Amino acid sequence: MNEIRVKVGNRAQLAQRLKEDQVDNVILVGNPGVGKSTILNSLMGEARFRSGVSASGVTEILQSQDFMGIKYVDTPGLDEYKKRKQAGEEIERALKQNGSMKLIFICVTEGGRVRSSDLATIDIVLGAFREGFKKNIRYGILVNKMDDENYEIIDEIIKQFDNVEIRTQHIDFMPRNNVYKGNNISADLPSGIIDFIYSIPTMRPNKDDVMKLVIDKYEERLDRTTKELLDMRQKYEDIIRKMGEIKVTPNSPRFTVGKGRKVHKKGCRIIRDNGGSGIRAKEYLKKDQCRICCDW
Ligand SMILES: Nc1nc2c(ncn2[C@@H]2O[C@H](COP(=O)(O)OP(=O)(O)OP(=O)(O)O)[C@@H](O)[C@H]2O)c(=O)[nH]1
Ligand SMILES: [Mg+2]
Repeated sequence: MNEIRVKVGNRAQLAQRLKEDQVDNVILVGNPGVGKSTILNSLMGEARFRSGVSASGVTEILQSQDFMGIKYVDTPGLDEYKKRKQAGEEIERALKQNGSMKLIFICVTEGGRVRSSDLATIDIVLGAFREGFKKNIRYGILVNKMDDENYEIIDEIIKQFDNVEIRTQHIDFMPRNNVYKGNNISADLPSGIIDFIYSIPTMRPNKDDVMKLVIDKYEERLDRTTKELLDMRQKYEDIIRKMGEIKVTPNSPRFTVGKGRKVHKKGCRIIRDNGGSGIRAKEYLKKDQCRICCDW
């Protein structure tokens, strides 16, 4: 999130830059209804993929469209029990496209939480890569349809993605916007999202680096992920509760530390443990550092 991104501009400039970088495919994977087809249509400036609302998923087979020499690949979601086997085969085909690829998982949150089904999908899809190729896996996550209040807990959302087996630093967020609402929509994407797509590292698997998706493991993975997310949630709530228990006097001091660059917040553990006395940063041992408001 803190990386400095190359400014790419618009959809045509993105395709041109990808071509210059010899990127062949941009592949979107994610569960039904997360907005894959809408995003791809928006990347091409016209509704070439069917998109909209359906109880069981609109996109059922792998589809691809050439846009300025780049292949944009749309795939069906795994979270649909009756179609899971087919979806698994289609995603396998997508990963076996010739050439280099940018692989992007599209997810959404529910009540501010990452959905277990989205994490399970990432694990099952990346699990299809041969063991020897795993270190070369590169991918991005785009969390779509973000509501305003979700932006307040963005760090927590990012942390939840640590529950996948192969992690990525490349995570970004796209706000929910009614310009994308409806059937077969294509609208401009925020330029930050175009830059994000460009910033995702490219990978180049061979056909034999990709195996069959083990879709039988999907349910098992889903159960495990649900538990991991619940545990994480519990830990997070414990921390929030503990922070609430810290007594803060109305005018408790705030100290500037680290050559005047940082400010301790009210209720800081270091301040509290030292009875609120004036202590300077250089007097702390590293082990005593405050994890609430300092980020050494
Ligand atoms: N309001 C709103 N609707 C959105 C947004 N993004 C996507 N949608 C809607 O969500 C629905 C599903 O979008 P699709 O692009 O078809 O989703 P998909 O991931 O391709 O779904 P499947 O093909 O079924 O797997 C469509 O009706 C979109 O218009 C958004 O930011 N805001
Ligand atoms: Mg679709």
